[in-house]
Amino acid sequence: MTTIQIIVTLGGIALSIFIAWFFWFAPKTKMQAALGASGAQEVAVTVKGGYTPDLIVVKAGQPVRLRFTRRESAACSEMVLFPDFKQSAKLPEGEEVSVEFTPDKPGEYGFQCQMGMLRGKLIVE
Ligand SMILES: [Cu+2]
Repeated sequence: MTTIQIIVTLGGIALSIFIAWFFWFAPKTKMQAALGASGAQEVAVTVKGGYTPDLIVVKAGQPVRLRFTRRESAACSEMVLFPDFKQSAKLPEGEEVSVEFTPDKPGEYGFQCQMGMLRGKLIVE
């Protein structure tokens, strides 16, 4: 191998590592749900290439209302699923859609698009 080939190879490896880190370990946006007028713990979530915030902290035993607004037309994000709570919702572009349920047990519960490419996490304390 020439020096140039070695540099290109190492550069490629470094880039792969960075991309993997970016997708799996990059800092997440975390938000604590606040009590809304409805008496439920509410968080507004923007859907655009992912969920923002994608880490949502709520308290167990109190109703949760997540207000999703999808700001893109990519088919990937047209549904949001909460498998642990048997909840799902269709998200028309630009429209606010609420998903409501009451988490009984503390723990970490994932939510995702129908294909599992976009992911977020609900932390119940
Ligand atoms: Cu998807």
